[in-house]
Amino acid sequence: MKKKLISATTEHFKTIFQHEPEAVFLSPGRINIIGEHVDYNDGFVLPAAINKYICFAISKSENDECTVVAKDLNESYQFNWKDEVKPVDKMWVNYMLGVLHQLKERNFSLKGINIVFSSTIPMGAGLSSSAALECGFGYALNKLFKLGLSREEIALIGQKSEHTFVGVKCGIMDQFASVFGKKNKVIKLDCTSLEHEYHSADFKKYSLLLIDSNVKHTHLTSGYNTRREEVEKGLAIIKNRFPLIKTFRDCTETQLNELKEELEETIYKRCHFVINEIRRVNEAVYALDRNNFEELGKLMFETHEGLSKEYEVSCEEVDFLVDFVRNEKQVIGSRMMGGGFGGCSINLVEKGSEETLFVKISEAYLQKFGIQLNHYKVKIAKGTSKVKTKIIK
Ligand code: GAF
Repeated sequence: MKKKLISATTEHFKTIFQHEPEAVFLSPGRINIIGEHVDYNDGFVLPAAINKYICFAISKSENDECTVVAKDLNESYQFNWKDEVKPVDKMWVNYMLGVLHQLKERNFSLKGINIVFSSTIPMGAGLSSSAALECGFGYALNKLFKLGLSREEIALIGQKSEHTFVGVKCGIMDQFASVFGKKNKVIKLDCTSLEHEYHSADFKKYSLLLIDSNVKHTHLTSGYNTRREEVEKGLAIIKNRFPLIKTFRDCTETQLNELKEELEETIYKRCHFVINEIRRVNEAVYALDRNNFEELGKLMFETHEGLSKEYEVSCEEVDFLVDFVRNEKQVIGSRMMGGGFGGCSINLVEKGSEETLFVKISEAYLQKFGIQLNHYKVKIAKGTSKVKTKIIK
């Protein structure tokens, strides 16, 4: 699948530009085991890069002209490197222009490029195709023009471009996971310091199964940004009462409860979720390191409850997916994954039972919502990388 993507992208480049690309890059999507909506709340998260990618075939052009071709959409976009970079009305272009804008802000001087990209990351499934696009593009430019950016800077550029050119005030998790992924490892990331450590992603007799609801509710951006405002409001009140508290990770549930009367109900619920989700990530890593998958699964179910009832970022369809598997003995953990309002559930499932489970849940889902489900059995892969020439040929 990876090879097919690389060769299809490269061939398309050759057809359009009539020469070989100078380089080819792969930028992965991500999953997240636990730690949802806490990256922008100074929490910890536990994501990993996966074997679904955006592939970029790229060369410098002879002048300042840039041509970007989105193979899968059959669309292209042209501009001049010297032009002022502003958001346009094509969303996929904005992910890339945002990165160029960030590079300009840092006074890098680039030249024109020709680029073709193609993807195997399902869009709108909560697997971060957007971070893969931003970071893969940033990584490719960094290599092509020898800009000397570190992986961390590339991730931060990706995040900033999403804030400025896409309008989602996202945290750093997606970009970080895409750039820093390691084969068979999950990343425990401290979202304040960006310190991170890798933990084994060997789930022994269990595998990770993503079930894609195939729904994407349109209020994702507004819902996401509203959640940020709500927790910021809550944290300001907490800090005012307890001056020693700097971030959510310093706050206990008992301290929050002391403020229950003072906080609006919605704000209380959001903060309650965040404090408990940060705790759950630490407990999940402890469980994972000890191969205690039953405990890990239990924490995943708890996370879902919080996301659904307190943070209110799930939806009827994804709640259905999680509720359904609660009664299936071969599933020990399940929850919505990513920003929410649709997308995938992530499930810890006994190896060998994935297909039977999928057939059963698909039938029930189709009957209830009239929508066909998709599923992905993902492998944990390495982060953004340059493809070796011998693989391209
Ligand atoms: C989206 C965001 F981009 C991430 O930063 C993160 O907040 C996630 O939602 C929720 O955990 O993917």
